[in-house]
Amino acid sequence: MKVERVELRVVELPLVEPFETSFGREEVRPCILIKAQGDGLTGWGECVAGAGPWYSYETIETAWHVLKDFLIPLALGKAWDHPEEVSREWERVRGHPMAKAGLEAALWDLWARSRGISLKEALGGVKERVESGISLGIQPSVDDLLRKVERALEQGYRRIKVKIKPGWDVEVVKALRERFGEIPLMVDANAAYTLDDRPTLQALDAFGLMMIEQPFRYDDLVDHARLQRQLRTPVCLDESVKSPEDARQALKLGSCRIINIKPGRVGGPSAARAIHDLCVREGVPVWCGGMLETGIGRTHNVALASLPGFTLPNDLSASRRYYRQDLVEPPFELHDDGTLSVPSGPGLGVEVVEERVERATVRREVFP
Ligand code: NPQ
Ligand code: MG
Repeated sequence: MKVERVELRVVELPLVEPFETSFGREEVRPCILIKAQGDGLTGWGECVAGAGPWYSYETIETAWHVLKDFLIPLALGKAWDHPEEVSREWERVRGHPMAKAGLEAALWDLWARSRGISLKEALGGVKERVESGISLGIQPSVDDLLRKVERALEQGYRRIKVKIKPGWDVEVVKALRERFGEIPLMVDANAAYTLDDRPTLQALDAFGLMMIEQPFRYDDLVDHARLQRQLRTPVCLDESVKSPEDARQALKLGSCRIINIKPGRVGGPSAARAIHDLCVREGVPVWCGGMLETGIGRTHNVALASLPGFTLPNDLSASRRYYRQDLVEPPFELHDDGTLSVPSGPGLGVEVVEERVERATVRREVFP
């Protein structure tokens, strides 16, 4: 295979409703789409960096810069037999896993198409359907949240995740337990707490949550290990795991008992699969997180979540949970049993609707 042409775009899609976390509120989701072409084939990837450095230090601007000036030049015109041969060249580029992940995803799509297999097969997936959970942002009131949870349960979502922050935590979880009983429930703090907040986290420990996601700093492993020793509830790491090496250290230190794997955060499908394999060996359950991806990133995530170690419900919701009109056809729909189908056609296995991509584009550049 050889990549002869790469097209970068920034697209902006309006969210059906604002999404609020402990780090901010999003109404429009901009992202970078990567289209890689070679051998008469096209592969698509999505970079999950946001407009500002809130979830991670990476932004649309830093990812564009690193893609344009370092990653794309290393990928163009080289002969390769597997995407990992190309991404190994990028190890010299320190950090910037989101930029790397978007381009690597496009190469995996291209490679799978060249072999006439699906991304699921390319990655070693085994599931035809993946379990779907929903992630609910911070709401104006507890009543609003109760209504949202009720609707999500009616729709069939297999697990409810609610965002928490200081002042929106114990009372919220208490209200959910009182109203809905023993539903599969978890919380995600997006790094909003410190060791001083242990009384709050101890209080949450009483509610039988499936896990508490990323309570402490975005790069912490040490305080999380201390917390995990004091809680019955599993700690799940998200932001703190940006590479397979972070995952190895987290497990070694006992910083968590569950890992949320997002290919877009950890450097791409290869790194995501390496973390999955490590966790399977260590008996640590994993699930696939989400970054409000369009259908392109969502399809890559769904393929990854078909690997056998993804035993917990994923943050992979139906397309219309986030976007009125997705960029792919068919859009992802929730089955009655709370799952999404894993596409089985070559590559992504869904059609990227280029005219919708074009309409959403606010910036575009072609290489070389
Ligand atoms: C999480 N996602 O698990 C993330 C947080 C998140 C579905 O809960 C722009 C950039 C918007 C990054 C929204 C979910 C974002 C973002 C949410 C990250 O922590
Ligand atoms: Mg998270």
